[in-house]
Amino acid sequence: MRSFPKGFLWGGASADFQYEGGFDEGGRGLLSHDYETDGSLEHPRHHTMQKSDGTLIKPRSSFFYADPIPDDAWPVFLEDAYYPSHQAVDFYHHYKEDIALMAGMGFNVYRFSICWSRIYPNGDEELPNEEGLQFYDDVISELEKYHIQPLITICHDEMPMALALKYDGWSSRHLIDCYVKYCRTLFKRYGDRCKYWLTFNEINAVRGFGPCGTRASDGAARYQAAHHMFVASAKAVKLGHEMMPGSMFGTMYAMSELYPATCKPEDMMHGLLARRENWYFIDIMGRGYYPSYAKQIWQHHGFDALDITDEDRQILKEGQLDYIAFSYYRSNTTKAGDPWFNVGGSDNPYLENTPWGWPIDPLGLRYVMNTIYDRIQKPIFIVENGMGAIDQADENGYVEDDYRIDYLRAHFKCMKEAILEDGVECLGYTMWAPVDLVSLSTGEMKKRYGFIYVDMDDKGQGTLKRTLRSLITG
Ligand code: BGP
Repeated sequence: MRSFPKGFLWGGASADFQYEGGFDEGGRGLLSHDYETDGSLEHPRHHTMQKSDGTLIKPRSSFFYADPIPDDAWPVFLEDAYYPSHQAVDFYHHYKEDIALMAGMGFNVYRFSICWSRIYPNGDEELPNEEGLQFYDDVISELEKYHIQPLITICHDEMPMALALKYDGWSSRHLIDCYVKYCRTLFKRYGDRCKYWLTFNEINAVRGFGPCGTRASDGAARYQAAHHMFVASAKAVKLGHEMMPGSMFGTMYAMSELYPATCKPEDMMHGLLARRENWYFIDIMGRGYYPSYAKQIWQHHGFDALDITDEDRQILKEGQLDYIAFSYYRSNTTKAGDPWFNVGGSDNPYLENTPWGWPIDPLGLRYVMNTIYDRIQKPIFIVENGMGAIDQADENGYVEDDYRIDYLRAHFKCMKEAILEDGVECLGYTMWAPVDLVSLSTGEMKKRYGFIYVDMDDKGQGTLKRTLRSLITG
């Protein structure tokens, strides 16, 4: 039987604010995510914002800035609220135990993100925080013990809150300098120990929500902020290549293939146009220039031009990605008349849903692997895939999660077909998330993904004990 290529990277993925905890330890500054409110409020993901007259309002549906934010309002930090992500599952103090568990599962790669405000607590100070740098040194040393390679996400949907407050995040070009400085510090410190890097997580999500920590309330502002991120990423890639010869850089995209709901030409045409919203991000960063259809995307969002300098265009060329990384959880369908950015999508009658309501589509993974590779002709890396569900643990903390085993096994099979039968060059696969952690979309513990169950709930009740669910074999 033919197997995965030699050197194929197998492992898991996590994000600092969902996993680490220790939000006020080790000199860490406050992060944009630390301002999320707890489940005792009307909706767990509603930001609470304070108006200038002191009244609290909860106008948004998620921590992403989906609606216009009034100038006199901004998320506040509630001292008396319990935020699941502040402690999360305390990787900060459990990293040795967790990495040993990962090694036990045969991982040879672990994707984790560095918390920007652990390194630069305010984002723009002169010197980095040594304690923060040391923490990730310790994590990498622990990985090396087990011959697990680090895959580092430099920025996973976050920024030091001070940068959000001072500069309105990625609205400002100044963020490019802050980000590049942060990158330089990481490359200097970990460059000889880490080959694979990701400049941003799910960067294409900003088209619908705006980047985290940024009040980009309309299309022009979101796409301008995204442009600043493209330039920042390209500068980081160029610098990384100079400082760390042989290093490999990707950016991560949220990929859920958008199928036309029918073969009606109008649905097909709509599918093609809507899909360009994703391609826009991958094309610019993967090919190093704005695609011919960029203007049509901008006009669709109500504006004609962005502030793009000649120098920007040059750096995009010089800082092209080495590989294309993506998350894949589900597919979506779309039909004429749907919005281009339509996360929920139309129902697909051919697919079952996860207990959380996301369509399960393993063949869709093979499909997107092929479409990305065909288009960009650079290696790909699946850096998130997994099944979120509300799991019930028995009195010993053990969870029967056959549905998750079936989900992963089916996705592995399709990934293997893409590699072995279709010839897609794929560097590896990191499952989301090997140890239970706080969900990004709900802000809670109850939506879980792990191979390892963690005894912790949304109110901070639990022992943090880790229990292996079940191993996938065969
Ligand atoms: C991706 C994010 C992750 C992660 C995952 C699962 O969008 O990169 O941070 O959380 O989705 O999503 P959720 O936690 O909302 O189930």
